[in-house]
Amino acid sequence: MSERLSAYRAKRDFDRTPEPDGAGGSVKAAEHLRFVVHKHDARRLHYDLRLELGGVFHSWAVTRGPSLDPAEKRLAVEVEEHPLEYGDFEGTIPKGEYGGGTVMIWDRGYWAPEGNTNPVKALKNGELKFVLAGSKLAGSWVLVRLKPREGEKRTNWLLIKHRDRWATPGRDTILDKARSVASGRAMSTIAKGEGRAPAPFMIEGMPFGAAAKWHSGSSVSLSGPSRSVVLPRLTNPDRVLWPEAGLTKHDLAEYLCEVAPWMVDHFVGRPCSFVRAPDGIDKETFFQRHPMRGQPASVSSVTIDDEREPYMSLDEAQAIVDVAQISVVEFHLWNCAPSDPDVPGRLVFDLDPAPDIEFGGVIDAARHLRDRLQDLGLVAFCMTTGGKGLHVVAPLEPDKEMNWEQAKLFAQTVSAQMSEDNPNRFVINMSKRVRKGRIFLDYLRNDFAATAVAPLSPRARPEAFVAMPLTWGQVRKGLDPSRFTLETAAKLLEKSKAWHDYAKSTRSLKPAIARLLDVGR
Ligand SMILES: [Mn+2]
Repeated sequence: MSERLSAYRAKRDFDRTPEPDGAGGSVKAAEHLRFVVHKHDARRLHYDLRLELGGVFHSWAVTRGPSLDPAEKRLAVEVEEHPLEYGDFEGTIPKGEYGGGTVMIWDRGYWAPEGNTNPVKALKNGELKFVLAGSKLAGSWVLVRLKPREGEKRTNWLLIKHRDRWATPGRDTILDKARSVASGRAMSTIAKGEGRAPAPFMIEGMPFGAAAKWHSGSSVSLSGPSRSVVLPRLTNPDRVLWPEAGLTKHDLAEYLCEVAPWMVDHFVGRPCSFVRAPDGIDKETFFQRHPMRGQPASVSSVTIDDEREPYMSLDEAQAIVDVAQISVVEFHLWNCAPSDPDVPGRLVFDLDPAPDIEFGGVIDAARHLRDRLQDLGLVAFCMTTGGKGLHVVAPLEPDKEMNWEQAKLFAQTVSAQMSEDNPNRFVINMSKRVRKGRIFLDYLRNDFAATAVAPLSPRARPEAFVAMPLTWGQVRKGLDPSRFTLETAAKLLEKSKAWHDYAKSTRSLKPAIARLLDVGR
């Protein structure tokens, strides 16, 4: 039994309270440090913030609860350390016992100290800056210890939200989210001992993905994938992955932290393959389609009908960040509808220029293809590939009656028409001889299990280019794909409106096919 929990145990009679005794062992260290916020209706209602560190939960009773308004400084009274098992506790402590009253798992998730700070030292010094990735609380926070007042027995801290995209200056309604993230129950239901039991989170082997999925099925969840991320613990963070650009595994993880919340919508429910470069892109790299041992727990496994081996999918922003640990330097996505590998979810045209073609020609080709797709009723988006070409992407409305045969034939026909109308500029034949001086319209990504590089994916190229989503305003003379690198892309993305209306732009393939046939007749 941990010495550290003696204060916790001394206060409680485990014959009377349902709380865990902290005898321990059942909760192991996880890939990320975990946090829990308990809503505790004791003599006075308060919220207990618990941060995992050193095998226990450091705990603070936040009397008025956390606030997303950076102007609100919430008193957080340091209390005794709690066992990790406590993270799954939801129920009622009998009246008359220590802390008697109802306890709800109000929020939970992962946390990390900001930057390279040592959290133990930071706490000792009285100022801990940290980030939370929970269901309700996210982003950057600080705990600051107050100077003890004369005769003050308690250690008081302030809990303050930093200004970031999760802050809501001037207003705060976070405490209105009043249901348990673990059981979906209201306080009154927990008090009565009714409703469903809380889904566990702390027990060994609980995969991140499963916990996150459970949230999405409950009434308390935010819709869509979780976007909040923390920097994972990395082994060999200083390992150089892009020697020419001087970029390390840590740099990769930081880049992914910035862009994963944007990327994740394109990843949810689609199998994803990796290019991995364990010793850097100038050493041996490999393409990975199936799960492997030692991968982060946040990577989901998907089984596709009739296929023996499962595929991987990254359904939370955190999963995209976590694979930095295994040196994933490229992400390649299936183009299916989310969670439906047999149904086309987008068309991807890869405009691949012969070496003697100027980039201006590729730009013209992309705009030309956009106009053709628009005439057929589809909405087109453009991105750089991190290489010589451009991708033109048309999001499709999922339709169970559409299959890959139809999608491929459609893409092939559009490409063939383009090439027939401009035989000197475009080819749809892959052979190099024919390609000279022309742009190859590669429609073959539009097939079952075919992949295309994901938007914002880094590339295993010396300059660390990334595949950058563009506005059509950017797709014009002067566009320079080499501007978009692991070092520059996140900042540029912040200012960009590229692909903002992607989700609203899905169109049905069926009428597009009808129009194409009409035009061809
Ligand atoms: Mn409490």
